[in-house]
Amino acid sequence: MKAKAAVAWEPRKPLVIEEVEVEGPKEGEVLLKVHASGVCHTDAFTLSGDDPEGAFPCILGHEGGCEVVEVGPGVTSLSVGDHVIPLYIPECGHCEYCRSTKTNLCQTIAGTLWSGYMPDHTRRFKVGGQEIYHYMGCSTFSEYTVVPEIALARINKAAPLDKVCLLGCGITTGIGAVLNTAKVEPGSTVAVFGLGGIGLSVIQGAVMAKASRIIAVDINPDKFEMARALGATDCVNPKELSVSTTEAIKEMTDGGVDYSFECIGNVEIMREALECCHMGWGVSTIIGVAGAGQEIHTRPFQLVTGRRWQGTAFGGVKGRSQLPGYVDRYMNGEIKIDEMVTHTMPLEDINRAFDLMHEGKSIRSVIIF
Ligand code: NAD
Ligand code: AHE
Ligand code: ZN
Ligand code: ZN
Repeated sequence: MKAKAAVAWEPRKPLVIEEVEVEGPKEGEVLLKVHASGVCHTDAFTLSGDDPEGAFPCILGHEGGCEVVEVGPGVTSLSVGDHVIPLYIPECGHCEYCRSTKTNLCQTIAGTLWSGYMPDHTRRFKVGGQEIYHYMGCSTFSEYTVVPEIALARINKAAPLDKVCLLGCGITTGIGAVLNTAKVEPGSTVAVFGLGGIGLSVIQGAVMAKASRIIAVDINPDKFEMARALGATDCVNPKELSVSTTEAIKEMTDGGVDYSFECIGNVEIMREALECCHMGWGVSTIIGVAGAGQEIHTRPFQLVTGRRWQGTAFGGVKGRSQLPGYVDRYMNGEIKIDEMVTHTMPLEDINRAFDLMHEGKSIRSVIIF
């Protein structure tokens, strides 16, 4: 079938709206109508050319709110008309990662998914005969996309797809990082570096975990209003400090926070986030994604003296079994999404969503198809 899609032909160039040929679903695959898609910083990261796994030309997008329009042979758990969220971390349910309660990193189709192919090593998109790469197994910047059954979470049909699409990445990642990965306890002190869709969702998670103090850090003070509205108790702009952010936070918290989260993708800030943690027990969780060749550094002394450094992907959430519950928690008012959607636009305006992100003017833009 034909579909309108935003194609990233090469790094650092605006996306181009093209008429794409979308091949129907093969064994174990599902054809989706995309109703809405969020734009995450990771899409911009890959478009920047810094992503070692970035393959071009591709169709970006991984925060989709979708409807099943056709199922391929062998698909048993989904039917036409179901509402689904595509998962960049699938859940096959039987690999050793899925069987473990310690991780959500299902590996059954990871090799093809992260290199831009469907599980059978072929692709479903073409423009004028040229094959186009998939992206994170989702490619939601297209009216229609094809996703493996094991990478789809079926959700409550009453949920608005133009909001719950953000549970496909940003909001789930932030909340999950706090509740699943760090397991923040009531009364804890928390520092959040970077107040985009991810950092603000960490704040939501920290409120749910009943943190006593939530210190929000950003160099863009326009982000503070939303951070406070979501529950941040203190806002810090590193540009206004006379000491390092690490020192300022240690001073504010009598030696450091219990938990910190890096939600930027800046390896220097990852170090600050670790080093502002309390000696003996502080835990820092890296969420931000950094470019090829970037490495994290600290003095081993920081770890020897009891700080711990860890990371998280999709907030540790196992998508097929746990994401529907996040949708239900949005529906009953426990998870806030509407506030995060600062801009909506048609696919034709998608490059404006990237501009708004880079200018620090949006939290999340949602593309409405
Ligand atoms: P965003 O662009 O919306 O927000 C980033 C925020 O960081 C902005 O508010 C910006 O002002 C702030 N910032 C930039 N430099 C800063 C600095 N030096 N000090 C303090 N604040 C600074 O991005 P987002 O969509 O929220 O994504 C954040 C990061 O998380 C990205 O690296 C993204 O790729 C990554 N991410 C990771 C996962 C995962 O599963 N691990 C999931 C989603 C996103
Ligand atoms: N391609 C990058 C890695 C990107 C990355 O870490 N992606 C996160 C999701 S970001 C969503 O916005 C992830 O889940 N990774 C799991 C995995 O298996 O890659 C690089 O550096 O190579
Ligand atoms: Zn994302
Ligand atoms: Zn698995």
